[in-house]
Amino acid sequence: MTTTENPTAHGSGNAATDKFKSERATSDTSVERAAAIYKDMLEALAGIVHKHEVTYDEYRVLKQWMIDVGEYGEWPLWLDVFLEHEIEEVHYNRKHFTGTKGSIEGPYYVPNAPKLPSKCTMPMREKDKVAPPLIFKGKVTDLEGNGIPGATVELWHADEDGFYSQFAPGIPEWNLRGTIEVDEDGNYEITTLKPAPYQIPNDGPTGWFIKSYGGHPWRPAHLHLLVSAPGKRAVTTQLYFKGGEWVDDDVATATKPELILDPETNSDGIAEVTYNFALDPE
Ligand code: MBD
Ligand code: FE
Repeated sequence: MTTTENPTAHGSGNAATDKFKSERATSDTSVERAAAIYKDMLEALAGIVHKHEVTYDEYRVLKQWMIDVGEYGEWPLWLDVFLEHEIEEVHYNRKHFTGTKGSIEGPYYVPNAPKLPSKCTMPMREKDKVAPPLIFKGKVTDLEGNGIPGATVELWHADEDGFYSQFAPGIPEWNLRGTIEVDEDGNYEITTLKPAPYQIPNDGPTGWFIKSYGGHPWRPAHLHLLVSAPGKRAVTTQLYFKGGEWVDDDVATATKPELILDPETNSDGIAEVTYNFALDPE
């Protein structure tokens, strides 16, 4: 398994690029459709060049920057932060889904995380426990609200330093990653950590890009999820926390009002929240 040498943009970028490349992407796009997309893409670019009278210096900076993004392995990062949300929105609208809303996958999903029982604690180190615990529970259902016993909830999120296992060095391979198998009623109860607001890696070309327009690299605290069941549309999504910093100003434009958690303190003094997932038919 690929790990990085240091928790820099270069390290995590190269890890993300290596993982992405391990399964070569394909699409059944027709020549006609490719021609239409290519034509519109070049037209949009031409429009920008003319509108802003882009200079040769700016053109050369763009060329250099694109070379840098590739060399730092940051195309998965840049594309997922700045473009994936539009793809996800089109995907949702085209298929007329009515179940739980999706959100972007982002660059740090890893399939086949170890299986965990419906009531479980996420794999974590002693040092991760400086973050406050969070009990995240609920039910996976069909659109009629019937529990789906065969469903799985894949959960992955950053540690207290904002690092994802397998994309930063020195973290156990499956730390804060798991595939939770729901019980016979579709229920799960996961003890994990409440993540903190998150800065995307910004010491490389994606960070330079953000600085160039005076932006910020922050995402609100988030949990990543992929909920699947036989015969159902799998939903890739993220959940955020009510009132959290950056919820209304996410660099990745990936929040939605339906995806906000509002945990309450339970009788043990622990933050607890219920969120149910409704899956559309395939
Ligand atoms: C992340 O953790 C993330 O969720 C996204 C979308 C981009 C970079 C890092
Ligand atoms: Fe993330």
